[in-house]
Amino acid sequence: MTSKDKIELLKGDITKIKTDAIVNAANSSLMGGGGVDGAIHCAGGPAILEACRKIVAKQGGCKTGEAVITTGGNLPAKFVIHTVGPVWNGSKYDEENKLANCYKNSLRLAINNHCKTIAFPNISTGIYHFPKKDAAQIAIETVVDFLAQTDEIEKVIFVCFDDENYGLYEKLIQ
Ligand code: AR6
Repeated sequence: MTSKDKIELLKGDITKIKTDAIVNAANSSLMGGGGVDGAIHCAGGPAILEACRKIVAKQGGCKTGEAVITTGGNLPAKFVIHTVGPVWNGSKYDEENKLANCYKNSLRLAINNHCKTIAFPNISTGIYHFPKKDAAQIAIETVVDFLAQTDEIEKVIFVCFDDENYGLYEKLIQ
């Protein structure tokens, strides 16, 4: 099985996905927000925010490109991995590497917590305005490279909410 065979593409709402972990495009406060972050906290219930509060008390939030893990609360997924994507600033602040780090650190955290299946949203392509085509390329390349180096992850699902992202991923994954 090549690493590409472990990748799936779906269109829809990540809060409905039953994987070991789903990834949240959070912000460094970990205190919730709009977009996919809002949807995850809303569907998962207060246990997720409570777990985030404990992490903040311990380590003071989450830096861009890093990731933390909490319960999935009421979600079908067991865990939520919260990662903080970069705000797009015209490539001035190494945003491409920071976005790649979100995918790598989320996958590492998934393995450390014995997760075999994981679903990603299109991190940074909403409120943070990362150009969608570049973000899709970085996401796919980073995940394919990562999967080539481990047998621990069985399936990675890219969940696209909007048609534009879905179309871009479809072309790149073919
Ligand atoms: N399921 C899957 N994808 C979704 C969903 C959903 N339910 N809802 C939106 N998306 P965004 P960012 C897609 O803005 O750009 C929050 O306020 C959406 O179409 O959620 O990383 C955080 O607290 C887009 O493609 O995240 C941060 O402050 C993708 O998710 C900030 O937004 C990411 O869009 C993070 O901004």
